[in-house]
Amino acid sequence: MKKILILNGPNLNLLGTREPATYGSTTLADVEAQCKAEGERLGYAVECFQSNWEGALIDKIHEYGRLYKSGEALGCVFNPGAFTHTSIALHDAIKGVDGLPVIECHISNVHAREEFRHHSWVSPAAAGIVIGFGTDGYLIALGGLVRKFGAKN
Ligand code: CA2
Repeated sequence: MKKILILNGPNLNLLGTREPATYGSTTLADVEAQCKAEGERLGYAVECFQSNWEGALIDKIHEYGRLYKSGEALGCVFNPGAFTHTSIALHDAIKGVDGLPVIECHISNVHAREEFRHHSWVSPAAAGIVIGFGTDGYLIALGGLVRKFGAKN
């Protein structure tokens, strides 16, 4: 079974515990369980990884770049958190793994928020973007990844 990575960046481990008006009350563990169930339904093994460290996220993207090359992974759904707006290193990591489809996902509509959230360094390297659907966005992104890049397409 091919793998799909659900990758979450800084502070997303707090999901469901604070700021429910912006990010909802679903926890990261809930989101990960939903993604695993949906992945299984679609015929994929979902791995979930969250880190508050930029380098750990980069290492995970590199690992999936290798798995993609060997045909063991389909792609990745990635919420880079605030690194979205700061990290050229994450942009370079996605570009650097050459081919791994990465769907950028944001829980909130970043364009309806502060100006500093309007720019993403990740978007130019992403294969698709899902923004503003709450935590359902992860499932929408997962479905979109499979529809666009899965075996039957
Ligand atoms: O809307 C999104 O998914 C964001 O990627 C979330 C980031 C934010 O910096 C981006 O601009 C948009 C923040 C993640 C912090 O997550 C928390 C969740 C609950 C409580 C506190 C923080």
